[in-house]
Amino acid sequence: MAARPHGDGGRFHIVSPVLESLALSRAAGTKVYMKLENVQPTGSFKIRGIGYLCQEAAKKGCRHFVCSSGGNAGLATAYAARKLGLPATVVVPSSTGPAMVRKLQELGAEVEVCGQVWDEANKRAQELAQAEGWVSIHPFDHPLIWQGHASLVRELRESLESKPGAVLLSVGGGGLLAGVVAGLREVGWPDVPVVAAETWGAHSLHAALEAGRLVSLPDITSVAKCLGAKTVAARVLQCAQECGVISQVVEDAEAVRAMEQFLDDERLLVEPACGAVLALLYAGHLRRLQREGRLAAALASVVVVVCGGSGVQAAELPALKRQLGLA
Ligand code: PLV
Repeated sequence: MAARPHGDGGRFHIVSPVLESLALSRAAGTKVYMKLENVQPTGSFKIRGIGYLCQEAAKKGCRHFVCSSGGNAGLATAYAARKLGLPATVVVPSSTGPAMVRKLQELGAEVEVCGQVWDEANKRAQELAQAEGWVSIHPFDHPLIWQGHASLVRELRESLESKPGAVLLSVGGGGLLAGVVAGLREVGWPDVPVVAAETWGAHSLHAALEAGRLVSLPDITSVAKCLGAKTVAARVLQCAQECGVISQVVEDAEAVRAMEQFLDDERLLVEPACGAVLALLYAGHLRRLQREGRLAAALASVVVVVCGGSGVQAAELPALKRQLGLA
């Protein structure tokens, strides 16, 4: 973890590295920059928005944070709470593994396991948040979270020589998407296309865009549990419609193959949630979108947001592959 927060002065996140990836560039046929959010404190971009929301809540007198999470938002809340000297309770569904529960506890959070998917854990967190002095830290649906996540684009503006041809990211409930879109507007890049990756079985944005209204998936069946919000935030659908976000759904097997390839290529282990966006490049979806004319045939560069995630152990990869018929 970073010794000292820097970047947006006094924030808990770091200015993350932007690196060109030769392997991803080769796979995509376009220059690919990785925005390495996996090296943030607690292993994902979540600390940007959640750190900011927690700081603002603390200023207003919050005495106890409560966060429902697939894991990573909870880790960010626990980290921020610790920095702020406040207690945190994190409610996770049973699909969140024991290793993640241990990490949350090691950061000082009290952990409650409730329900099978995040939406059920979220109901319980909302009940707990009724207690005096307790504040709910939503994992993706809050304007301050989006404002915090937008810092990622300000950093891109600083470090890239020119405007990228597209930004690629994963979508769960859509907090990252809303933040990146806000950031693109803020830095004067509103015309940069955004490609939003989800896995089948966690494709709540895709379903909503198809239907033209919010849709709740009956269940989360994807292995990318951290993309598993049954419904995206209302603002996220609106912003995806306004900005013409390109929604692309990938197979679980493509996401897991991408995780493994990325581990070999860049020596970085990320969650299936992040494998989804990497699969846009490794599995040829970006090239297809270009062929179909949905993206320009020639892109100067693309930025892939390596959202990261701490909810995966190296030892789980063989089992994931077996489950998906890849080994
Ligand atoms: N994960 C949320 C929601 O889970 C959480 O509680 O941690 N990549 C990673 C590694 C993530 O952990 C998440 C969200 C996303 C991408 C998607 O971000 P979002 O929700 O802002 O679209 C159920």
